[in-house]
Amino acid sequence: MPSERPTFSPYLPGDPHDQDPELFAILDRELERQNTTLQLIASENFASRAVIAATGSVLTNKYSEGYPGKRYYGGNLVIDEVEDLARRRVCELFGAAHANVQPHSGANANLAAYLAVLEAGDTVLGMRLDQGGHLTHGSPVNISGRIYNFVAYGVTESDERLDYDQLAAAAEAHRPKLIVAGATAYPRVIDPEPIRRIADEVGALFMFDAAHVAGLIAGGVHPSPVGVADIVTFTTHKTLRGPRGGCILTDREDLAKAIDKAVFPGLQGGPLEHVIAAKAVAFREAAQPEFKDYAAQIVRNARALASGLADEGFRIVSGGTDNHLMLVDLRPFDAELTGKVAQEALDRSGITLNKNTVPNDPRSPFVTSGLRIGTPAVTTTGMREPEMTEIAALIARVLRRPDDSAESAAVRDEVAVLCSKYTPYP
Ligand code: DSN
Repeated sequence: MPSERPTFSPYLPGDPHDQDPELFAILDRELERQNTTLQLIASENFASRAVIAATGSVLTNKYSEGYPGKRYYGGNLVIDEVEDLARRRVCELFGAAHANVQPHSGANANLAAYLAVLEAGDTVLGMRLDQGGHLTHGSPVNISGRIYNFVAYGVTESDERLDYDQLAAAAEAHRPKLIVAGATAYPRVIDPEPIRRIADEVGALFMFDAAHVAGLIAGGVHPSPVGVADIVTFTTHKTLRGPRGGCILTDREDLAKAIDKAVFPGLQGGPLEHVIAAKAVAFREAAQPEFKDYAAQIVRNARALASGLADEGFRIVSGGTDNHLMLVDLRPFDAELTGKVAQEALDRSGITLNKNTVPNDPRSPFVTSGLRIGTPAVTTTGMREPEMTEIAALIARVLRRPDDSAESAAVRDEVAVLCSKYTPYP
């Protein structure tokens, strides 16, 4: 018996390829790329079919400026249910009192948090961008660095780990209004407790940008900043494995109102309710017991991959990893090999990752001496430690002869065989 409910697009008769063959042929090629090559970008993942279905739903048609119960346009009763469900689920998942699920991205979540608590010119202390911090943590080319007076802390020279003493000294010296923790390229646990103490000592607010590690926090393998930091921002598409988007949590009633006002009308117009629906799906998925296993396996895989790469002669920044990513210093492997050349050679070999500066990198961010490699996506496909060792060997093979197109083609074939056993969207 055919199901009464169609399985793909309920709203277009037939195959969407018939409606727009040109576009859907391009999408097919991207699906093929994701299915047949290795995705090792630390901030990427494979969302579930339910997440993708919600993102592709009729909710994309609706305008709903405002918040549940207080919208500017009519017709939002159903939308209110969706957004309330997403808010309730994320508050339960992280044990938070208040959530704003409307930020279109992590960058917007961060900017809304700043808008809620800062005035132009205020001093903010954040992590150095060349040591792991994010563009929105005060880069001079980002609006954050143009509007606010960002000052920075970094990692220690000795063990390349977050330097809490340096952070405390910078807080004492600059008396920031806000301290921002969190990173995009830092392989160790960030403990929110000492940062809370430092913030209290200098009378600063404390925001934790958990974009990269939100899934590890939800899965119970990293300490939660919720209830410790005043504001927690994160993205929903990285380790959390939902749709692309952002979210803000706070336990402080006084900040909740300011945050909501900052997101809308302060920074954004109509929320993307189809994405908010998909966020609700992802929050439910992350609350399942198997998500804890997934989060723990991400870290085990990252450790196995880092150890495999160290065995191949690469230097792993800080000597290893506690999370979903590692930074690889290419110089001990090949002093002439840049991150840029390595990324391009690996791309030709079916291995997708990104070049990244390493602490105190003499090369520019466009060239770099390092790579950032992450395991959230390959872990979603079911790969485990043995596959990580295999991937380390494939990376080393390519990088020993980055200009050898025959070697790249051979590795690409081996990658395709590996991916055929762990296909994200068969
Ligand atoms: N682009 C993201 C990352 O790769 O970490 C951060 O916004």
